[in-house]
Amino acid sequence: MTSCTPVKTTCPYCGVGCGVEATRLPDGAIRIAGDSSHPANLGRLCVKGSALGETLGPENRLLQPQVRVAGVLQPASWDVALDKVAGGLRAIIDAHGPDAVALYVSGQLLTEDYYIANKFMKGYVGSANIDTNSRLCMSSAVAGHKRAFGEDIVPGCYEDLELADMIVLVGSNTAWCHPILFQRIARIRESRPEVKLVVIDPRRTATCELADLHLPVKPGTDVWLFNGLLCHLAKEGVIADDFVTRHSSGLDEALAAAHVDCGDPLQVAKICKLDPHAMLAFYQAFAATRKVVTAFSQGVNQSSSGTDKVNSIINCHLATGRIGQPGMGPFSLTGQPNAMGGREVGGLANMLAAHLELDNPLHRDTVQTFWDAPRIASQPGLKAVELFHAIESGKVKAVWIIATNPLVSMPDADQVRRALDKCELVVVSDISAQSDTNAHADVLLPALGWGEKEGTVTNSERRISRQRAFMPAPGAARADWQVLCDVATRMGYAGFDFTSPQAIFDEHARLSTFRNEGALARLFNLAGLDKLDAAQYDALAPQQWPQGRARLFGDGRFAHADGRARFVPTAPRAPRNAPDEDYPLILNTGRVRDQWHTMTRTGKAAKLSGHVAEAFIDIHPQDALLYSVREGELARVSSAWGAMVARVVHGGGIARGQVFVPIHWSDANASDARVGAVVNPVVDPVSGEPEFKHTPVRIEQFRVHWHAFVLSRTPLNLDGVAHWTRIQGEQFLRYELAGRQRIADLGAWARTLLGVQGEEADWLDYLDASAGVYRAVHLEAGRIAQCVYVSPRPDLPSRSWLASLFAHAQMDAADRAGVLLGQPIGKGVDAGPTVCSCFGVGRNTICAAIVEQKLTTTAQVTACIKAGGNCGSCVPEIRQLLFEARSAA
Ligand SMILES: Nc1nc2c(c(=O)[nH]1)N[C@H]1C(S)=C(S)[C@@H](COP(=O)(O)OP(=O)(O)OC[C@H]3O[C@@H](n4cnc5c(=O)[nH]c(N)nc54)[C@H](O)[C@@H]3O)O[C@H]1N2
Ligand SMILES: Nc1nc2c(c(=O)[nH]1)N[C@H]1C(S)=C(S)[C@@H](COP(=O)(O)OP(=O)(O)OC[C@H]3O[C@@H](n4cnc5c(=O)[nH]c(N)nc54)[C@H](O)[C@@H]3O)O[C@H]1N2
Ligand code: SF4
Ligand SMILES: [Mo]
Repeated sequence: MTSCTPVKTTCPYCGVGCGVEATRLPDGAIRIAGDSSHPANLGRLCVKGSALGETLGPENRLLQPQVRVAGVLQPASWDVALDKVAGGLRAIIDAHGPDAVALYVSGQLLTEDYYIANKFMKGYVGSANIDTNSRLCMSSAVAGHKRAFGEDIVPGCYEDLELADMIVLVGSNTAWCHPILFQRIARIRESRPEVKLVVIDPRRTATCELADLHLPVKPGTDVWLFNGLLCHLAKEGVIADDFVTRHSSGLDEALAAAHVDCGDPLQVAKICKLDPHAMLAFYQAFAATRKVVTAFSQGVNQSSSGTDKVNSIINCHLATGRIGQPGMGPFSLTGQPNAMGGREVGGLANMLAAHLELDNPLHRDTVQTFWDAPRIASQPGLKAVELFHAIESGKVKAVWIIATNPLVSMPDADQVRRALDKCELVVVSDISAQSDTNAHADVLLPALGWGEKEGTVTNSERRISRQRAFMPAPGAARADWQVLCDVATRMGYAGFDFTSPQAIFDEHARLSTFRNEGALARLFNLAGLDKLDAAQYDALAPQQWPQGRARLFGDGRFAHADGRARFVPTAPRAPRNAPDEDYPLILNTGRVRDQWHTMTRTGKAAKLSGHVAEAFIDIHPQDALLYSVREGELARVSSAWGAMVARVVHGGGIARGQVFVPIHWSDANASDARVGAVVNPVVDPVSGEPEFKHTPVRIEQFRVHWHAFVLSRTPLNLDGVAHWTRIQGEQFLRYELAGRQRIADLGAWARTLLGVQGEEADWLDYLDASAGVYRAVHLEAGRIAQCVYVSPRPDLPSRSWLASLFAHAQMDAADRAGVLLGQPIGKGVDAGPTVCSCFGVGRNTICAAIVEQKLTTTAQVTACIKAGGNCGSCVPEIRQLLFEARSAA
């Protein structure tokens, strides 16, 4: 851990799994750069990766175990906390059996942590009640892979995206969610413009900016679309007969099932609400192009027919024999950094370990023998949604939540709150001090975070990479594997005396090779990595499993016992809950470019808050008219399960009848913006994955008397404010506020809110009482300390201009006049909302440069004003601004 020597590690965010070089500088700051030797990113990082250095500070870190005493969480020693966990679990198991306790873990754990959690539950507690947030993420892909291939295998690799002649992105906003892969696609199209890109997504997303064809499919209808494609392929005679005959079974059944509803393309186009010409163009291009990669993500998985969506895609690849060869194949893009590692250790409630099956006695015996475990779980455990219901009903009495924030991320999230409130023992291991879930813990355990912990992760292309520590452990925080081993040992279980992640990885690797032959053969095999000593593990370079095999199934040998792939008949079905009179709109939820999930880390970086500062409801302008909600104002979205409030926007990409809300805001940073509370808890019958992309909702005005915002160097007390969002700024906090009560004395109210007492304070203000407009600025030693703007309408001054004043040591006369006027005086144009987070370039600056300098390409914009020149995450948006400028001209 010497300073100034770069440490090679892996990005803790998305499943692309980019290599990072982190350097501790003499002043303690961390310099983050892409690792040019890592095959996933070859030195590039997206905006979230490049801002990692800003998220590593001590703010909001959990540093000490806490135990609830007399209803209040109080600091405790590790000994006390661990005894409380071990003793609590032991007592509940003794009284009610092993299935009365559960673990709920995360695809953000390292493989080593995950391995221990799974071994602890399935081999020692003796229950399979361990599920993970991967249930919310990849479980439909897992189930689809197992049905088709016989094992949960991603057949291809990233290079296939560069070798393909056609790339189909289904339910994936790759530009924002897998930005480095998207950049690899963008680059290849610069050298090979003939490569076709098709995007299948109900929304017009940033990903569509590069697409030759965007199919805005009706939400939930992908199975019709791909069944229709299968029928088209059969009709056009492009079935790979030889491959199908020798290496698969079930095509006839799958085709027959597809023909029932999807034999007529015009009918399919009608159901999918697609332009039939556009849809047929896709079918024809797919039929005519051998090298096709179909990459898919949450628009596919998070559906009540998610597993069938996966198989309907795989069916088309199997039928054409396009799998496991360079430039072709179905490709599940994984979400979390270690979604894949979790599957390797069997972290889901219906899996064992090392790709062995829970319902197979031979497999159970294999794992139990290898572990020398006293027990082995013999039945699948509860899947996430069932698990929180079993907690609420009292069937499960203790839950240990590690590295996930279910109060925000689960569907029907208020149910999770009710469940945790009823639960006898709630243990939460996290790195952040304040999260919605933490608030319901009986025991809070501080974990080591990225940069402090050691272990491995596996990315979407089966590539294992090391995460390495480059910072000391903060406070009393400990690695998750360590805490799990400590609890297991305190419960009297042998087999947890590990002293390092290397020792755990070694056991995990050996299990993958154990009896891996004959009837027990599986492709997941870490042979070659099963005898690493500490030095070799430390030096482990990124590599795919099985070693040296970039692609699998190219030889036509699949993992089912007979070696054949299966076509799965996929009869299409509509999402369980359809819109009706009460709830006429379909709520779609997902991600924005610069935030990660519940924002416990990305929310700390000012650089990442400029792009989208607040939760929003994206709606079509005509629907907004219909439901009397207005752009810029607040609205309430509600379903039969719950409600949330956010600002109405017209992003331009939403079709009528739908709304889109981002998933990132929680009670920790906003009054009422947790969209999970609204989402229906419907799940896919095979995978148990929730239908996050389809909830019937209604929208109505959220009436307020005033809108306001505050920029303040110190935090505010928000008691009594009906609506608020807190945003991390550069040297200040920004608050967007709104209230439902009239304020009689705006001046007095503002002083109280900002905590400014006494006449001596340097407080300048302006009041237009009849209009209800108030502006005030609080200076300290000539420097801006706080400012507040109030108006009955959301027509408040530019935050980006005011934010820039916080960087100044002194306010000059023009600044002082400007702040009361609410606009800059003689300081040039306001930059507008951030587009390029790396260089802090705003929308207005880019638009002005495009017009004034007559720019026509993104490269020219970068050359002129730098925007887009670092990580490239904003290039799709710059392209959109160029397009808008062209249209306006
Ligand atoms: N910036 C950022 N990146 C991330 C994350 C993050 O939090 N922030 N999280 C990571 C994780 S864990 C994950 S799982 C991935 C998710 O990555 P993505 O799956 O790309 O992201 P989402 O925004 O959840 O949803 C993808 C798209 O599915 C579309 N969709 C909705 N319904 C349908 C449908 O019925 N059919 C089709 N075809 N499409 C539909 C939505 O409109 C949306 O644009 O992102 C990873 N990367
Ligand atoms: N409405 C809706 N909901 C969704 C989705 C959606 O598209 N729509 N997507 C779903 C998907 S795909 C996913 S993956 C989930 C993600 O949802 P979550 O997993 O709940 O979200 P995160 O914010 O990533 O939570 C990770 C938690 O772990 C903590 N943490 C970080 N590092 C460590 C560590 O090393 N150890 C420990 N112990 N804790 C750590 C963080 O502070 C944070 O509290 O959300 C799901 N929920
Ligand atoms: S694409 Fe961005 S978030 Fe994903 S691993 Fe790479 S740097 Fe991290
Ligand atoms: Mo995910």
